Amino acid sequence: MSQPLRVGMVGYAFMGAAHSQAWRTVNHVYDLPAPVEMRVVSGRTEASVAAAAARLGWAGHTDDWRTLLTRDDVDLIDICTPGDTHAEIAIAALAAGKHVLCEKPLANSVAEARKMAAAAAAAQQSGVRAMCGFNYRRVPAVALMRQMIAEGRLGTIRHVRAHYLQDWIVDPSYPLVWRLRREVAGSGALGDLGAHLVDLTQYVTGRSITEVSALTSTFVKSRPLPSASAGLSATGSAEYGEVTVDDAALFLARLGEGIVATYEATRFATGRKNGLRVEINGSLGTLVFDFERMNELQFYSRDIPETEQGFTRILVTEPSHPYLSAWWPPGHLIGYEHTFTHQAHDLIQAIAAGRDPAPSFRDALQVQLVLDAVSRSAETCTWTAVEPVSV
Ligand code: SOE
Repeated sequence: MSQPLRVGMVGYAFMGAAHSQAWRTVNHVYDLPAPVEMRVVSGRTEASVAAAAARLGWAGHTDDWRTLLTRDDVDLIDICTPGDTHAEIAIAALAAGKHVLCEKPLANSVAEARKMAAAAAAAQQSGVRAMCGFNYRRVPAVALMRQMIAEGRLGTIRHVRAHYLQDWIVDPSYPLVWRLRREVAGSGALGDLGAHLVDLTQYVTGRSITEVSALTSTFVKSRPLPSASAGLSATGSAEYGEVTVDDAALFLARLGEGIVATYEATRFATGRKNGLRVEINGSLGTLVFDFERMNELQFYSRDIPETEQGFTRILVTEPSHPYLSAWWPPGHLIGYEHTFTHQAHDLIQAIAAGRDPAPSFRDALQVQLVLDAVSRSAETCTWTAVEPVSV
């Protein structure tokens, strides 16, 4: 076992709690090349960050993230703040020689994402690593889906059909939280949910989106200003403000090698709580992943006698499935939080092995370029090419 990996985290709300759970757990589940130590969490308000540190298991706390940069006992900075702060924190952390894990989407604009990818490329020369947190890649069923597609089990891929449906802002009196303000979040359903779809579908197919035709819509244009918020819950005041992001983003896309695709990201799908679904149709079969049944994969194969063909349900809980040998006996299901533990595991392994983790900041910049093409296409009502990645 080598030196411990000492973590400092910035932000401690929903994502901060999910990441903390992962850092707390990963040592106890996996046999790691370096044990994790949860050194310090930072937030803006002394009393709140002190309480969060105690609740989430951090040894210390600070009300100034910049102090993490100069601490010799912090090796990695985990960024769990809203998108408007990602670039500044990540670039400063990399310049200070700290590894970085940054929540998705990487940034609020292509310009910021490009600077972050450039900073990561420069830091890589001295062995410093940077990863973007697209946690749904680490669902075992999704990793299995990728493996099966890479093995050719679907033959030639023709269709990608992806949606991410939530409903937490369907009530017009739900307050104007930071996720609904462009200057903080960058975009709405597009960056928050669509970014996952773009990453996930490109990850499982191994193909990149090349052009898009999109539309976006904002159904509720003004909302009460929040008087308090925690995670996705909030209460409103009497004063109203303007919603400056999309409530829904839909697009058609072409991926490499003739694949055609449809994408839908919305926070207005009444009754859908975290409905992330990806279906891939190929010449030999189909695979379907649905997060609300995250321990399963639906598989249809034409490679068996016609009389026996039909969708089968693969229960992805075997020790031979990705990530699962360290968890429970077959049939004992895992949940949302495990994806973050798997993410921590993959990052630690990459750092210890001296290789770049995936998705790298460059990979996340490519996702940002797709989101940017979607926004431009929606504005101009035209098919729009995705700019090639250049750092
Ligand atoms: C809110 O829409 C949210 O928490 C996203 O920000 C996450 O990325 C997604 O996993 C769950 O929903």
